[in-house]
Amino acid sequence: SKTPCRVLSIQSHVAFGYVGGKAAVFPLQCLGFDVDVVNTVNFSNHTGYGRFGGSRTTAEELSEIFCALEENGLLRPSRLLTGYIAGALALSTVASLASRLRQRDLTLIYVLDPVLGDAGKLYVSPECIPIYQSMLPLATVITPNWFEVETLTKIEMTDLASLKRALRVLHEEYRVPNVIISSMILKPWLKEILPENIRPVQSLDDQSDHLLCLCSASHNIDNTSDLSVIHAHAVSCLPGYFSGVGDLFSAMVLAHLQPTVHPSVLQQLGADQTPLSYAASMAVTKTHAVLSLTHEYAQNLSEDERLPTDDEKDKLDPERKIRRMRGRELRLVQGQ
Ligand code: PXL
Repeated sequence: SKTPCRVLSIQSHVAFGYVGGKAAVFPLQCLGFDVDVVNTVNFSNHTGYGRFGGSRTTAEELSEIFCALEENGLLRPSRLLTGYIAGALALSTVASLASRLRQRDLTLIYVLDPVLGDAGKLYVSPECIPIYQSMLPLATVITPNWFEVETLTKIEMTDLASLKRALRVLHEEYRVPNVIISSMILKPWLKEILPENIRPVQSLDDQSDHLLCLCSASHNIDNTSDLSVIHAHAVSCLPGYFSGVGDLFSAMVLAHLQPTVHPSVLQQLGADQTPLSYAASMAVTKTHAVLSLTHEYAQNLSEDERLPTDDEKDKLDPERKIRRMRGRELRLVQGQ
């Protein structure tokens, strides 16, 4: 039988720094989970440094690991977490495993982060898109960013109606029960949903300085044309780019998703809260806390290491970018 509080985490490994499994596993262990770790890449550092060494795990290698785990009776997680998977063949192998685990256990909590890209840029091969689409019905929760929602649904989100259309496609066409859009710039049209639903972490004076996290559960869809409830959380933006934030966020969603959160806990959060909005709220708060700590640390570095982003200067001097990246690794150990 399956082991309670046992997570199978399938994502990247880096020797230095905190992305992928390095951003997810330690926080999960701190929260009491046993974590079985399958590495989809074995790199020196994250690819944002520009220069990196190492290899991707091939589909055959992944298959061998999954098969041996199975033969040894070691494939009994209660929760599954998948993140960055480098190639289409490797992704297909993970899709088969997820399908097998889901068939075997309908109560499996599967948090799927469909890592495709960010801010208009795809950073996996386009063949991954249909594979992720085929995996969506297996998930308990998906944690795409805004760009990934648009890529998966082929719907550009330009107003509230198109946002709701995209959520509806995910819920109804792809049968995803729970969607958490991990980060979305607070555009003026999104303000429409704020008055009754938002629980701002900080004040919302300047909307351009905030990111929204939106969650939507399909059981909240009524039969009319509207989605009944979208929960929103807002956090203030911190300057610059931090890697691994999404990986930590998805791990925290996985850790805090409790199908039976005590009603009194939900009541403390607000009248219409659900187990999904509770998990998102915990994940937003904890991720933001680690990010704040990291930002504070980066501020105190020598001038050399807190250089502002400047693509032109980086091109001339790759070492400049590497110094900047090094100072922006998540402060996970210090923030535990
Ligand atoms: O999700 C962040 C991430 C994960 N894995 C690898 C990465 C990055 C970000 O750059 O390079 C290998």
